[in-house]
Amino acid sequence: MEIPIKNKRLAGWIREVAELCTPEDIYVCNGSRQEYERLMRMMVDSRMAIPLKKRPNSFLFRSDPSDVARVEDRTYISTPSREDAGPTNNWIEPDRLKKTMLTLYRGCMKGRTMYVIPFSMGPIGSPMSKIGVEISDSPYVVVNMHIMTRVGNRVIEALGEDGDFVPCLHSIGAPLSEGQKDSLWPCAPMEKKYISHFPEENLIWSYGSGYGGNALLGKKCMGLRIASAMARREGWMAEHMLILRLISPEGRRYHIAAAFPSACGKTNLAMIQPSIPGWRAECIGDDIAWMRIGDDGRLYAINPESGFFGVAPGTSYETNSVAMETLRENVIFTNCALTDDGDVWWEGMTDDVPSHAIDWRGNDWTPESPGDAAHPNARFTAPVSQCPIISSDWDNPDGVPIDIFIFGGRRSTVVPLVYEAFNWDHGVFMGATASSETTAANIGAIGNLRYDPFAMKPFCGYNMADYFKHWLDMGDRLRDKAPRIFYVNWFRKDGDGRFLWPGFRENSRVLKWMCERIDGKVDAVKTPIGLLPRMEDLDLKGLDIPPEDMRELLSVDISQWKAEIPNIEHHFKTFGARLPDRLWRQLEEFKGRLGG
Ligand code: SAT
Ligand code: MN
Repeated sequence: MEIPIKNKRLAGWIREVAELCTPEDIYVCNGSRQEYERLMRMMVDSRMAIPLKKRPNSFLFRSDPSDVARVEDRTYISTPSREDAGPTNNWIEPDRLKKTMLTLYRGCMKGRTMYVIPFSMGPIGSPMSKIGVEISDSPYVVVNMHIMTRVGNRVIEALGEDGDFVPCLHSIGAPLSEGQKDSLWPCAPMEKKYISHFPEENLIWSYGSGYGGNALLGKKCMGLRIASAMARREGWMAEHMLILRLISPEGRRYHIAAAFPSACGKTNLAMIQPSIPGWRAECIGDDIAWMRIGDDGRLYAINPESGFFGVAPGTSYETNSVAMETLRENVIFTNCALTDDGDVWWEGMTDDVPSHAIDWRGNDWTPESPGDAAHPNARFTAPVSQCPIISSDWDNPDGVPIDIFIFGGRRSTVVPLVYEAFNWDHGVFMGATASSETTAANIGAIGNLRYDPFAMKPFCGYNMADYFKHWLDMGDRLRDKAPRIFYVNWFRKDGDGRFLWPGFRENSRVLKWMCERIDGKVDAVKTPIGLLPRMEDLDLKGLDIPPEDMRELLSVDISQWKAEIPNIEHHFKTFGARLPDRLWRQLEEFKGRLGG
């Protein structure tokens, strides 16, 4: 067939994949609204998509009950040497992995259309942007990529005849034989799913899943795993971070980038409406930051995505009114519940619970039903441009200068509300030892404590010890222009399991303290773990929080922290000789501060 593509490598790759996967036909996406509408209509006709009466141009999808989240156990970083993938990644030797996957790919698109999706991560033409091309047999992937990335002809034009791109091959792994009836969410069984990355070739192969980060390959696969490996080679950073701009009553702007694991509130913080009078915030991104050092020596960040793929459960007008406003129209919902009047619903969305709904599996549901109405990892896909507080600089090709880095996670005990690093190396130590209780964003047990360094454990495309080294190197280059580093924990609980800190909008009080720290307006209390706020420096006006709760939130229990030391040692030892000495030194100093 004739492919209207001038880029020789791309045209060749499309032909190769078509020969391998033997689709019924090939369609090159142009990114237009008509294309989106035509595919949606097709999926409504096949009953895969349910139009929502209550939300204009919005649709609900239900995945197969086995295909509801990222599959970290089936995710591979395939480098020639196992050492280069490191202890935090699954590894299979590239030739062997390719052989296995080629067997799976052979004929895997039979009876389906092969979509070619040219996309840009970052504004087209920005020096910080990168082009990818996803080939997928899932129309659901196409419509989601339309929202999450910049798709279409302009990307093909930008590629020209010999422009570079990251090939991202995706198949749901469910060929259709002659006359076979399709299922509503076709996918392959778990043991045939593979989410594979070949960082030395800038290549992604995904097979068997249609869900989220497994299938929308611009996001975690290219935007983080491949990009992090590229960033290290090229001297920039690809991080699992939201980006926001905070504006003081005097109009001073602060840019904050924060790394938390999946489903720990990045979208909520990215869309914060400060509760402190006079302070405002603008959203720039909610999941990924690409950063490089600008001509003035500061670190500049862009959000490479153009949509939000957020966790629905828990999102409400109370917790995140901006997200609720963002979701009024033109949204794709996945695994939410369907109400009788034709809207979506999820746990935590409203105080009154619908008396009847159709749950995420498509079954009748009432409040008495044993399971949740929406899956805990149910998601919304919405255009960034619909966010009412989106910054006018969200797609500035030069990015925004970062002042503050925040790390954190979900810890019901030990870790205080906020503390600041003594210096860059100590901040890198804080990031490297970040830990969090696991969530529903990955298939597997929930609530287990694990180290999730820089919230990148599932997303670092190379040996994480080398990644720590890269952070140290970036600090050496940034010197006094480096962002200041803080650690937060919004999730501390008391003995009865009640959250001590109200969170959400009130987190602005903590952000304000950080801004005052970088402006040198407030002192801090030196503790063995870092610099904590003096109680009187946290703006708690109008907040009804018992002083004993505040004391607990700002307490550092030496014996509890001492108990963390063997775990940190064990964590560091998994990296062997590749762990930078500067981090061992940080650990020694930390031990010394804790009193041996
Ligand atoms: O499914 S995604 O990987 O896109 C979302 C997440 O886990 O953060
Ligand atoms: Mn994420």
